[in-house]
Amino acid sequence: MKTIQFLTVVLAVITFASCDDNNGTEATQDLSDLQVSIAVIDETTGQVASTHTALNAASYEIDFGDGAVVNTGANYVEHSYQSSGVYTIVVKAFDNEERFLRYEDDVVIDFGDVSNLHEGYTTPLSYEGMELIFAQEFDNPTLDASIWTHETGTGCPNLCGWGNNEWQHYRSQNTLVDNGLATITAKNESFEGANYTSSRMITKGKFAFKYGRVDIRAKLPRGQGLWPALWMLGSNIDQVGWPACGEVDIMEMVGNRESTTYGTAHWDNNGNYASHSNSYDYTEDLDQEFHVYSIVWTEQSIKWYFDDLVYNTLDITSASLSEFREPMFLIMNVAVGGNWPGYPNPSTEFPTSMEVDYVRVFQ
Ligand SMILES: [Ca+2]
Repeated sequence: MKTIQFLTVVLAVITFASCDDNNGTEATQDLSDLQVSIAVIDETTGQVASTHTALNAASYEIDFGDGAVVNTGANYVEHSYQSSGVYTIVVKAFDNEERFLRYEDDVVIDFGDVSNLHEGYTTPLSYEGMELIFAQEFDNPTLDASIWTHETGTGCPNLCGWGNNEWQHYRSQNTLVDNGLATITAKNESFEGANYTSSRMITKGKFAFKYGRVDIRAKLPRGQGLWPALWMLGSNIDQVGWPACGEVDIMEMVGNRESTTYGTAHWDNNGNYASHSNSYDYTEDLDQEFHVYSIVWTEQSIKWYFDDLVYNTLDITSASLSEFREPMFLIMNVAVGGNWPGYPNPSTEFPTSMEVDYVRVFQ
C-alpha cells in the first residue's frame, strides 16, 4: 500500500564560486544527490523512519504531514502517527546558504481498523419485502470509479466555500479504501491556498434512486469545526438548482457536538426555501464506534433512523414537496469549517477521519 512518488527535485540554481588559481580558493561544494528512504517500522503503532543523506548538506527538514516538522543534522529520524491515514512526507536537505533539495513520499498508516469494525451497531443484508439494489462494502482496495466521483477543489469560482464558507480543499488523495472501509481524512495542510484538505465523493450521473431504505454504517471524526455528512441531492440539480432539486441529509454531525446526529430535508416551497430537521443525542460520542445512519423513503414520507431508532419524520405528500418524489444521488464528505459548525480552533486535532463500512440501498 505504500506509494512512493518522486515529485520534485531541486530548486535552487547552484552557483560556483570563482576559482583563483593563485591562492587555491576552492569552489563551493554543491548540494546534491539527496537520497531518502521512508520506512514503516511498526504498522500497529504508526511508527515510521526517514533515512536521508545528501552530499554537502548542512541540515535536514522532515515534514511528516501531520503537523510534525523536524529540523536536524542527523541522517535518521523516527516519528509516530496518531491515527490511520495517508500522509505526505516532505524531506528537504539544506546547505549553509539555505538552498535545498526536496523529496516527497506518501505513506499509508493503517492501525488495523478491522478490529473496530466489530464494535458498534450493524444492520442486516436483507429486509423482508425489500431487495438490495446497491451495495458499496469497500472490500476492494480502490474506490469504485463506476459509482463514485471525487468532487475536488474549494468550490471556486462558482461556489466558493461550497456555499457554506467552508475552508477545505477537497482532494481524492484524502480518501483511502482499505480493510473494508472508505476513510475520508481531514488534514491540516496547506494546499493551493487552503489550510485544510479533505474529500467529497458523489454518485451523480452514476447511481441515483427514488424511494427505498438507505443504511450507511460509519464512524465519525471529531473536533471543533469538523462537519462530516452522508447525504443526497436531487439528480436534476443542474436543471433546477438548489433547493428546488431537494436535499436529504441522512447524517450530519457538527463538531463539537459529537454525540448528536442531525437528519434534515431542504426543498423549495413555492419559491421559498424550506427545511425540516430533527436530531438524536446518543449516550456517547459518535467517533467512538460504528453506528448505522438510515432513512426509509416512501411515496408518503421520509423517516430518519439512528441504529434503527426513528427520530425524525417528514410527510412528503404535499404538492410543494415534489422534490422528494424524484431520483436522488448520494454524497459523502467531511467539511472543515462552515457557517453551521463554525471553524477549527487550537483544540481541534488533525488529521481526523470518517470511516464508512458500507452504503446499502434496499427497495
Ligand atoms: Ca465494509
